[in-house]
Amino acid sequence: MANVAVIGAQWGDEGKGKIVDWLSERAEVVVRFQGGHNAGHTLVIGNQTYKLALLPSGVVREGKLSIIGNGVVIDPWHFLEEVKKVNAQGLSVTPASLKIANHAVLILPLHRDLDGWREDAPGVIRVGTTRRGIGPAYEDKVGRRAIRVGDLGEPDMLPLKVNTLLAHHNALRKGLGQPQIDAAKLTAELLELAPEILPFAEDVWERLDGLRAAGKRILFEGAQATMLDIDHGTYPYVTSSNTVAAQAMIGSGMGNGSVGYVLGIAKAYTTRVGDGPFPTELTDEIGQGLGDRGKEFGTNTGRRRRCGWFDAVMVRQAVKLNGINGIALTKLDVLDGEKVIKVCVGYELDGKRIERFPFTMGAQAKLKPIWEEFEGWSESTQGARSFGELPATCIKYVRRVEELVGCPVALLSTSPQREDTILMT
Ligand code: 2SA
Ligand code: MG
Repeated sequence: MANVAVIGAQWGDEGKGKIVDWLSERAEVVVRFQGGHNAGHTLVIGNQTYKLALLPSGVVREGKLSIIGNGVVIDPWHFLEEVKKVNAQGLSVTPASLKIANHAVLILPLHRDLDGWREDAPGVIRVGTTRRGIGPAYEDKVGRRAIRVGDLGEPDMLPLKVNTLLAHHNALRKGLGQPQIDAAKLTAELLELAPEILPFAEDVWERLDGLRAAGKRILFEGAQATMLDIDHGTYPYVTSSNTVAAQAMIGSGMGNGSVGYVLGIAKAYTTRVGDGPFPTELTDEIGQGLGDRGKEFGTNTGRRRRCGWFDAVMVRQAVKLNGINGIALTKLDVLDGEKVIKVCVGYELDGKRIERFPFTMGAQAKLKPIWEEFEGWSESTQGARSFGELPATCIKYVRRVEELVGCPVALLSTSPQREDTILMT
């Protein structure tokens, strides 16, 4: 089996965590390669529910190695807390089972401050971020002033790095009328963290290279999704990392060609949390019903997700942008009982039909979906474990989705439970 990358094909919350967990049984290593603790992966295993934000979903499987790659931004305080939390739930996450890249950038309290102030500033675009400092941390990475995990192991060099970072941030904070940060205090706080963080840290690219050479199967776990990609998503209503499959290699330090199969995860309808365009959004009771039945609330922030019909144009675009080989269609059971199900097959923009998501805010706001309608099903599909068990109208829906997005459906998920997964052959 080739190394698989699991990528969100919409705006996130497609159920990647469950699919990664399901696939991780067949892999030896699970790698996160972008994002940070803005991700929210819910895993239901028996009667235990794990809510992960930063840790790779592989941590719930004993004997798997989990890796947080260089492309991830790490809040070290959150990291230690999340490890403690899942260990209190009975897992055993240790420096032997989890490695974080020396090259990964740290999220500090000053990043969280800035994220929040920007979200609350009047008269500017409000992205609706998770307020966890993700964007500001990536800014510092690109600005070459970030503190990285491995820096905690060089106490002599750290004061210069902290001064460089604060030269930027204290100037910004002054402009915003916010208190200054003391360099010596921040340096001391970081050095205090070092003995707890450093046992987890290493040059993970080297370990991954060795694992590949030994023929170990590696699973890449994407966070957020294609339409939240900093380049390809609905900019500026996006996250601050590349979320597409190519990032799996950049964000882990593995060479080109390390991903052999890209599995795109798509919900049988669409959701989005945060602001930004959403052509198929349903603001009526149908959308409310999808949200209630699908329990559409942010895993970490608890925010209610916006809901709408499946957008085949968007998912088709995601198939191309990632090189998706197969789709895992999730939460099919949430559509149970809908009399009529709609799918967006194109958009009308200024009286013309288009078949791609346009890149400007103005055009995105004007898109009118062109619908194809389907007869729904009244039977329950929840927990179905074979394709043949599904109602005929449901099968028709899945087959048409495949045609519209230009990619086969490889997996179907019919409940949050690990076992309720249909492998299509
Ligand atoms: P950020 O915080 O800078 O990454 O926010 C930028 C945009 O990216 C969206 N975003 C997400 N959308 C869906 N799910 C996410 N993860 C959590 C979850 C979110 C939660 O799985 O439920 O708990 O609320 C996630 N992370 C970032 C965000 O809404 C902004 O639109
Ligand atoms: Mg999520």
